[in-house]
Amino acid sequence: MKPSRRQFLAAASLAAYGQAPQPKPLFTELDLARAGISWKHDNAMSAQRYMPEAIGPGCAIFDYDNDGWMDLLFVNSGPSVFYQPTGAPPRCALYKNNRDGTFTDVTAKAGLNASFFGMGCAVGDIDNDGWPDLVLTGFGHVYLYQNNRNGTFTDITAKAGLDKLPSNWTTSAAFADTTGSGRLDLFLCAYVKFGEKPPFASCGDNRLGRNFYCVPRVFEGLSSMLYLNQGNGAFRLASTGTPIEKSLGKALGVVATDLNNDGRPDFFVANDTVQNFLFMHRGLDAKKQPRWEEIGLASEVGYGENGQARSGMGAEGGDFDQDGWEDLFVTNIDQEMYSLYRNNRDETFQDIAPRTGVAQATRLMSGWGVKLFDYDNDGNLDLILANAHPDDMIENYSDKIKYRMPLQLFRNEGGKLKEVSRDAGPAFARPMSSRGLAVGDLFNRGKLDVVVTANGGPPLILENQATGGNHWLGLKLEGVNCNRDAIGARLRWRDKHRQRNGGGSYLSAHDPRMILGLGSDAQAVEVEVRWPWPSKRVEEFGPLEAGKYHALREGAGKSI
Ligand SMILES: [Ca+2]
Ligand SMILES: [Ca+2]
Ligand SMILES: [Ca+2]
Ligand SMILES: [Ca+2]
Repeated sequence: MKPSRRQFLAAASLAAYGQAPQPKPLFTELDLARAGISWKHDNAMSAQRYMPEAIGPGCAIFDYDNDGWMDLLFVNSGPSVFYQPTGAPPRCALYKNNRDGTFTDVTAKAGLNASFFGMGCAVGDIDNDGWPDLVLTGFGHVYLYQNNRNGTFTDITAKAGLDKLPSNWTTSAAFADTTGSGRLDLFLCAYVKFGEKPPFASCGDNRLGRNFYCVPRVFEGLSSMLYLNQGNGAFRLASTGTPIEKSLGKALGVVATDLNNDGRPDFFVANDTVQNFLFMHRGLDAKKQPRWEEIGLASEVGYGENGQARSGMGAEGGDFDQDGWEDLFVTNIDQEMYSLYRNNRDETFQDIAPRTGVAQATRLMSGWGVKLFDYDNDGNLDLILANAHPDDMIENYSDKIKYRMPLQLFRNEGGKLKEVSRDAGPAFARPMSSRGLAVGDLFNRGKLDVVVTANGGPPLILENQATGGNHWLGLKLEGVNCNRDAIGARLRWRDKHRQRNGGGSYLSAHDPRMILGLGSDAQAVEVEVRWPWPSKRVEEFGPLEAGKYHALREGAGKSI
């Protein structure tokens, strides 16, 4: 067949440049200097290589001032029993979105003056006033900041009872209502027993005769913690004596999600070098306290295929195959492959990472931040991974494993996860010491952008440029009887399902709004919302016009 003129020109240009024309990248990198973001993570790396230095940081995408535009929070290290900075200590940073692609550092003005060895964060409206409150986790302390509704926060840590934790190194955190009170409770992952005073454990010598970051096996594990929200800004430790306390882990990731569709939140916890935990909510006891059963082993999410514990870091929940049952994802260390646990709908799971292609693609990767999100708005949940090795000296002992690793992006194509990192843009080819990852619509375009934090470096902000003409619907849920953030809500539209989970990823918090991908169908959509307990409401909203955000208030829809 004679080539058409277009084919001929394409072939000629290929011959001329020696490569196919590059498609437009799916994500472009925001120029941080131009955007006004100068914050960098300081990992406080010492010659002793104290382990907390290697673990952070996380970030949050949330609208602290309720102007409808997502702002950014970055967590930093800081003074600690093992680190006394000589100059100005590292600090966290809050950046207000100026709605024009730039951001303004408002940290001091907002009163976020925590000075400690921070790790991660969680965002939740603890007092149901419509203004997001903030938790910072880290080594030695957590901080709870109540939103004053005027662009500032008040540190209520001591008043809330969070100033004396039984486990002193917290990492990821998640909010969910575990008692049906309509208030958000707080789950705090605890990592390892590093010690509270010198001398601190330090692992040496490696082949270079230098100290290196200890593997977590060196340390004893800790109990994660559940704090119940008592109202009036007070929290009460409620995990003592429960399976949450009895399950000694090395927890780095947590997601609060309902895995057996009984309307109550379960907690899935990714542990480093010990088995993962799955705490199933078994209802309330006579004192209205939640009862828990840990079923990690029986449910087959605890260990890898050959029975070994893996190095779980990030944890994620999402209905990967759209059957109405939440599935789970865990990022692990190199040689272990990551896990995609498909929900068998009977409190057991099957690791389908090999079948979907994601296992092979992550064999040499070590992962932290993770999100199942629909980057191209076709209605199917895709996957993004923030990768890096924890040991900064790994390249001295390994030919294959790098300290800095590139991000990976996978497109969900009918049960297969096709890696599309090569089309995703130059940022996906650049190795980074990535840790936290959050997604959100930073510029209110109906596209999910991505923020990645790096250990000892600047963050990366990726603007979503995926086109394809797919339509979307944006939702802001507002609970009235249930928690105002509506964490735990279930959505149905067309033939799709989505649950609003608490936590997820690694040390980070996502945009609280929901973006539903509508594919090529631009028609207005009816959305069913099953509000979380104590609400019994199932409501239908709409038809809702595509291409914009809608506020859905509990009780304002059509009850069904
Ligand atoms: Ca804002
Ligand atoms: Ca609030
Ligand atoms: Ca599923
Ligand atoms: Ca998709």
